[in-house]
Parts: sequence; C-alpha cells; structure tokens
Amino acid sequence: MPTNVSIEYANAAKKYYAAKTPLEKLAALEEMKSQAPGHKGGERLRAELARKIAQLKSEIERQSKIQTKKGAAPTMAVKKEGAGQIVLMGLPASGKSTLLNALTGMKTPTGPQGFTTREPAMGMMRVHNANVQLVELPGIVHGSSEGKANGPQVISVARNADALCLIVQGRNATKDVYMLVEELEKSKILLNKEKPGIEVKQNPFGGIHVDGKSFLKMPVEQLTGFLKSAGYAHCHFTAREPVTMEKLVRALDHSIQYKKALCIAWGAAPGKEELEKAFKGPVRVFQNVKDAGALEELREPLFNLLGKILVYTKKPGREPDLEAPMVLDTNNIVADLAKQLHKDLALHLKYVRVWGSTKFPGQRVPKTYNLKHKDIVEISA
Ligand SMILES: Nc1nc2c(ncn2[C@@H]2O[C@H](COP(=O)(O)OP(=O)(O)OP(=O)(O)O)[C@@H](O)[C@H]2O)c(=O)[nH]1
Ligand SMILES: [Mg+2]
Repeated sequence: MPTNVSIEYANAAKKYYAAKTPLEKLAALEEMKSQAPGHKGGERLRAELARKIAQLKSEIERQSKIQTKKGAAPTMAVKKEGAGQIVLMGLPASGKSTLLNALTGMKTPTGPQGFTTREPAMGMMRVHNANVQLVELPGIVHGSSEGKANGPQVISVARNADALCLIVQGRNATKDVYMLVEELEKSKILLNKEKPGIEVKQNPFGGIHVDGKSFLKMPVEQLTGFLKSAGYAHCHFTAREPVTMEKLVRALDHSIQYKKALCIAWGAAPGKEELEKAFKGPVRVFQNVKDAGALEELREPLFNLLGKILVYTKKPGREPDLEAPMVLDTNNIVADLAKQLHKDLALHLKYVRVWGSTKFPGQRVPKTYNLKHKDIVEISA
C-alpha cells in the first residue's frame, strides 16, 4: 500500500480484503477509488483501481450468466400447509426432533448420535386453534452452505419457509449460533434484518438518475461508479433511508432472502444476553428441551414470526366460533377479513362489531378498522 494514502482509503482497502462476494469487493474498490489521492503521485494507484474494477465488472457479468444457466440447487421442497411454515434448524443432535414432537404431538425418532433425522420431518403446531407447520431439517454443520451434509438441499427448504427457528444446546451454544448464522448468510438467508429501502430500476438508456441524494452516506460519484460497474449504467435509483455501501450491496443482490427468526437454547447454554448478542435477535433459554410443559410458552412467539394475526368470527346473536380462527396479515383491516369470508361481502357490509382491541366490547367499527390478534368480529351483511 502506498504510504501517502488517507485513513479512509486504508479502511476501504481493509473492506476490500475482507469482502466475500464480487459485489462487496466492487463496493470496496469504488470506495477506495473515491478516497485515492488526487495528486499526480496517485495516478498509478487510480489506474490500478480502475483496472481491478473493470476486471471485477466482467467477472460479475460472467457469473450472472452462469447463474441463470445453472438455476437453483436441487431442493427437498416441503409443501406448505396451515397458517405458515417454520423450519427448525440446528446442529446434529441439538434437540430439533424433541422440540418438534413436543409442539406437534408427532413421534419423530430421536437419538443421541446426530443425523437421526435425514429428511425434513414435519408436524402441525396448534396455536389458539390455528395450525402452524413446523419442519425439522436434517442437521447443519460447518460447511453445509458449501455442500457438506447435503447442506444446499437442506438449506433450500429454509429459503422457501416463512420463518426460522434455530436450536442450540450446551456450553458451545454461542459458537454454534455464529456458525449457523454464517452458514445461512453464505446461503444468502439473512435473519431479522430489514430489506433495504433502496430501489434500482433498470432503464434502456438515459444514464443514472438518483432520487433521495440526501440519504447517501457516500459521494454521489462513488454511488454512480458502483452502479455502472455492477451493470446498472442506465437506471433510476431511489433511496428511502440512509444508504451505506453495505446496504447498497444487499439491495442489488436479489437472491438474498430476509427471514424472521427465533433462537432456542437449552442445556447448560450461556446466558440469554450473550446469545442475543451472537444471534442479533430474540432468544429463549430452557433448562431442558425434554420438559414439554416449559416449551408450551414457545407457541405464541413462534406464531408471531409469521407476521400474521388470528381473528375469530361470530354471527349476530351467537357465540363466536373459537374452533376455526381466520388467519390475516398483521396490517389487515375489516374489509380484508370480509373479502376472505366471501368475495362480495366487503361490498354489502351493514355493520361490524369487534370484541378485543376496541375501547368497548362489541364496539361498532368502520370497514377500514385495523384488526388485532385474537379479536372477535361480528359481521352483519
Ligand atoms: N442418551 C440418550 N440421549 C438421547 C436419546 N435420544 C435423544 N437424546 C439426546 O437428546 C437430544 C435431542 O435429540 P434429538 O431431538 O433427536 O435431536 P435432533 O436435533 O433431532 O437430532 P438429529 O435429527 O439426529 O440431528 C440430543 O442431545 C440427544 O443426544 C437417547 O435415546 N439416549
Ligand atoms: Mg432429529
């Protein structure tokens, strides 16, 4: 490294050497370019960076062609049933089957040696009389994302699931959490992270148009340089939140899946705080995964991962039907519920009354009323 470069340049160079994907490398190189000394002495360095960027650009193009030809990895696909599908994932012999059996009443074989479960095993978990599908995946090991232990097929089930539940146990639980999260990240599955509020729309011509410049945490030239090299020479770029290079790289990588996840630790595992730091998400700690009674409290948080609510309906003058809850999205309103009951019902609503989230039991609400988990709704048409 030349001696007369800035700290910013040195930091960008560090990112370059730590980068794992071509897009991450490209982001770091663009940052290095924008931080490279502008004087004559920096000429060679700038030329070298431009050469590396061009090389990487053709590498990215080549890879995207191979990717389209190759298609997705073969899958163990599990058909979804019920209100949503949650996969149970962990190392071999981490207690996945024991947990599955406790929450679903299944009798999946358990064993001390690991890899007792070799194919996805599933069951239905009842939550307030709704069904949530739990799918145990065969054990994940260090290197699964690169092919070990049938990893790509196993992980492809997680890609398709609605949410994830990681299970770790014992004194090495923290290390295991890091390993599992890393294997998932390498397989482009990110846990409990929001999709960046960044949009890049390809255009046939017209160069790069940038909306939301005030959100950029980098010079605009660095952004446009990166977009050009990443294959977006003509595009409309819109930012709705602060844009760092890290977020930009994620936003352009359309193969990344964002999933909600819960981590369960048991058996002499380290404290909740340490595990939460490693997992960067919610953790529940249990003494023993074989204590089925204690595991009861997992039903609600597991259901909450799905971003759904349950609503019970009732006919005027009758008791609510608590046996068969309706499954709605968290932001759904009364009109959405009506549509689910019958396609024309939303048009012919006379009045709607709600017990639960309203100020008064049985309060009349408009069609636009935002329903909440476990509301009882009376619809009169
Ligand atoms: N000693 C003993 N331990 C058992 C037995 N069955 C399960 N275990 C332990 O109980 C824990 C949970 O076992 P499972 O629920 O089968 O774990 P799993 O994650 O489903 O394991 P795999 O499907 O094999 O990856 C593990 O720590 C096992 O070592 C058994 O019959 N004897
Ligand atoms: Mg098992």
